[in-house]
Amino acid sequence: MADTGRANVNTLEPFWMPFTNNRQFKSAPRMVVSAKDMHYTTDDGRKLLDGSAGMWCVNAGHGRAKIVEAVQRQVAEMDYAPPFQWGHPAAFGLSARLATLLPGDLDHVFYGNSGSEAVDTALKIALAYQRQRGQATRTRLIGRERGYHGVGLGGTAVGGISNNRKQFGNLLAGVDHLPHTHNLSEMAFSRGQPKWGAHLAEDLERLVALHDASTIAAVIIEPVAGSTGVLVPPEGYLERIREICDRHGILLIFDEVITGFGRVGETFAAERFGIVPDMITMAKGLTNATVPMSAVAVRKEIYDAFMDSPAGVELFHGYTYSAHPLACAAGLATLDVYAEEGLFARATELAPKWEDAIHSLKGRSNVIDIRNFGLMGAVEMESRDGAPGARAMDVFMRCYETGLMVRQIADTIAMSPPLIISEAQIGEIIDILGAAIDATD
Ligand code: PXG
Repeated sequence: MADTGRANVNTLEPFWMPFTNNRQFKSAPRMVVSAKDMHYTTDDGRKLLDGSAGMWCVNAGHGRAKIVEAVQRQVAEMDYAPPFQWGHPAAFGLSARLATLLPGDLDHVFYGNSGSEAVDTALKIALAYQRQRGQATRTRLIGRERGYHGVGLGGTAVGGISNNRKQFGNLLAGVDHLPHTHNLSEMAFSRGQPKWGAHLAEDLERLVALHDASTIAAVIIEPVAGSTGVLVPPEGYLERIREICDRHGILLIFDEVITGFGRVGETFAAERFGIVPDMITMAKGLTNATVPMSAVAVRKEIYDAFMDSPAGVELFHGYTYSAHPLACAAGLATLDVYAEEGLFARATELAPKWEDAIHSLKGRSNVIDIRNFGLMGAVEMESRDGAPGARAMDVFMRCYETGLMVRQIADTIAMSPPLIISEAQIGEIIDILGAAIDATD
């Protein structure tokens, strides 16, 4: 009999779960066993409305027939192809499709398997590109406080979440961080982009003055920070970051692992904000999370700099599973589903309704901020004395018990529903979450 893993379902110890309180989880596991469209089903047969698109990734909803069939077809036809010195059609097909969707002259795509790999790839390309153009002193990488760029050594170092860094010591040398843009007293309950805070981009000038531009390779930021609770960029902030990078020859990387593929109404947040970064990292919604895949898109100028080098391998980087056939098939089918169903336009249409719905929770007990952008949303609660995160964890558990999946991040509940969500289901999210907040002291 095929081993489905179920025979061992009561043996929870061997699986060291990522970013999870293992001891707590294993004492009261939350198991999901199937998923379709807007819902998961738990092992006790309950339906959970997916308020978080899994982990910000299942943008077209679960179990979409076209994607499932494309992956099934591909695995039967060719399970694997080596990506170094060999090609297969879907890899080129997907790249060409992405090039048409990407902003400006970001026309070339390098593949990894996770957002973390995309980030470390982008940072390495930035370092190599600076050398390639004769600026080898530019080795410094700038991230931002409260930024999340995955868990590779590079991504952890440029990331700005102290819990993610403090277990690991020094990480990379020569990294610095911009301040984050969140300020409750200036921007609590802003709808969409806060009006206050564009001036915080000037801190990049301060870092340039401190380190000298000739030492800085790249700045990496999430256009809208996801993992630390949906921090929406103040009006004018990203524009100023772009200007300062241009002025000083610093590459700008947008980490769009969460904001890509319709989450903010366009294919990429770069388009939504009208800014062309030098590189974009993407993952998650690229394949609707069906098969792991990530990518880094680079501007023509960056790609060309490598192609102008002496004959031979142009970039000493890549993964066994770069452009994996199953992932490429999933990516192509996912892009078809997004286009055929107009899901990015749908996100734009739903965004004002989502905004009204989530902001209707203002005034509930302990709610100190509500943030939204596109189909991203966050409700922040006051922390209990001496127990940060405990209040939102209680809300999260109540949501789970009453049929809703959300993300709990410190004392924030973050949401990012699949773009196929109905207006009635938005109402359902708000009803369940509102009741969970009301029931939590
Ligand atoms: N960059 C960004 C902006 C991300 O959001 C990564 C990189 C790393 O991707 P991988 O595929 O290596 O996990 C991410 C991942 C959360 C949450 O709860 C967010 C992510 C992952 C897990 C949880 O907010 N984002």
